[in-house]
Amino acid sequence: MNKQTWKIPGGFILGAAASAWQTEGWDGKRPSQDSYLDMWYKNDPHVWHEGYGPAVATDFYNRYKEDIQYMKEIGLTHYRTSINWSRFLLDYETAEVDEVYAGYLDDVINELIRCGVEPMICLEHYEIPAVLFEKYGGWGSKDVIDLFAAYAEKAFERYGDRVKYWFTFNEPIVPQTRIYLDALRYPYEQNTKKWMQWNFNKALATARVIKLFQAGKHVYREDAKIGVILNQEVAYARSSAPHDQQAAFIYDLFFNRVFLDPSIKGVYPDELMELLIKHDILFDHDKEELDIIRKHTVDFVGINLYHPQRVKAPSRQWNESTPFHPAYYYEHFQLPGRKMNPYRGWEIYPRIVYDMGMRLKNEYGNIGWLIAENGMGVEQEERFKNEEGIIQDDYRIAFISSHLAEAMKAIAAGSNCKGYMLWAFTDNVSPMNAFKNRYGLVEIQLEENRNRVLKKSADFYRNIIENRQFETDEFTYK
Ligand code: BGP
Repeated sequence: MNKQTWKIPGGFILGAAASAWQTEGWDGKRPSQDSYLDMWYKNDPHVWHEGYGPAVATDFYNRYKEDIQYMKEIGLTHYRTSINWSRFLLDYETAEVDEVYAGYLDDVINELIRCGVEPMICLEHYEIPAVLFEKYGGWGSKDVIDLFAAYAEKAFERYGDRVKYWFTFNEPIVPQTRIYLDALRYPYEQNTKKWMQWNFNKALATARVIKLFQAGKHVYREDAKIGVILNQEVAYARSSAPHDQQAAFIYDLFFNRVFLDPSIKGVYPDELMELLIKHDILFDHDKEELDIIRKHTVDFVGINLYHPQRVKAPSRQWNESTPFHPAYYYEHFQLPGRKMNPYRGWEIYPRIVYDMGMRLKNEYGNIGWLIAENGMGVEQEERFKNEEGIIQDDYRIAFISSHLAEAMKAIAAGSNCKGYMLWAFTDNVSPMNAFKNRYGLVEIQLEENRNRVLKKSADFYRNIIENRQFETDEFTYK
């Protein structure tokens, strides 16, 4: 086997990520504080794998001290989580803070800092309050942007003195894609125009929150920064033929550039605007709103990278009675011989990291960025336990190393990549898949009182953080 050693530059972030709703659980949550996810889970628990959902999650709310000790033991430089908007406030209209939850967050942030782990805080990881969904139609409403800005201001006031890295959203495109394009999530409505309005309103909300962050910056940490976390499905065309190239170009417009361009460049691509008009899905907006987006772009960007997206030109007729869907312009394409994570159904192609780094360098002014999520979810990991009961997750070690190696290559080629955050620190709950696919460095033993046990990958991660180097070799994922 061909081994290669990679050196990690000094100051390069090596952390892990999670979110409030996927870890905290409902302990202490008031009945009026349901998030959209809580509402969905309460309505349809049967669509969540084995009925697990946000109700207990990993019980981080009660066990954060224990978890932060593990972070310290592994040596994580950074930990990213979110504030659960639906729990942070008692009244979403007046932005009255829930002191109990706010106090818990204070403790979490202080404990992280005390243990040498820098917190990164995201304001929304799908945790929009359920009542705002019911009353206003969620992110389809401009009123919700005002309420989000009022909430963000309170969060900055409380924690801005200690938190250096802020994010407005995690994967802002995902909920509405699952709800309104694919109709896979509650309330299972196919409505492309709503999808696009949510996309726009979240881009506008990011700009509005950046504006107020900049205005209040004098009272926050001097080096505080604000960005957004975008999941990018790096799109590869099946072939060099113009029709396949066009399919990839349009896929990229609808699913990547729809957030990448307004967030970093402050403008929407003309080609996307033309398609929105052509298909009658243009978002409601005015000049002043576009101006806010233009003037208030992100300081840096987090990119979640899991798998490539391979597309080809569509070969079938579109059903005329179906509402417009971007898939009018493309079909998915499976590369024969691809490496797969069969549990999640995602292709493994580490090169997405390098290609994304080069894209940000060449097309987005070489903005500072970090891999905000990357990881491998595997089912029934207990079968990989050794005699001491430690999960031997060599596949995860290979996954991390191969993606990290691409980040090193990108840096060598001039990309401004600042770090790598693994998804996830502990196993946790995913939307619908719940605890099916395990992502953590730390195992959560659901049947054993949610005990925490470090996996082999935790040891590996501690090692690379300590020694600032790692090795790659040929590895088969099958
Ligand atoms: C990202 C989300 C995370 C996490 C992760 C794993 O899209 O930001 O919250 O869930 O994906 O993917 P999944 O949960 O779909 O397995």
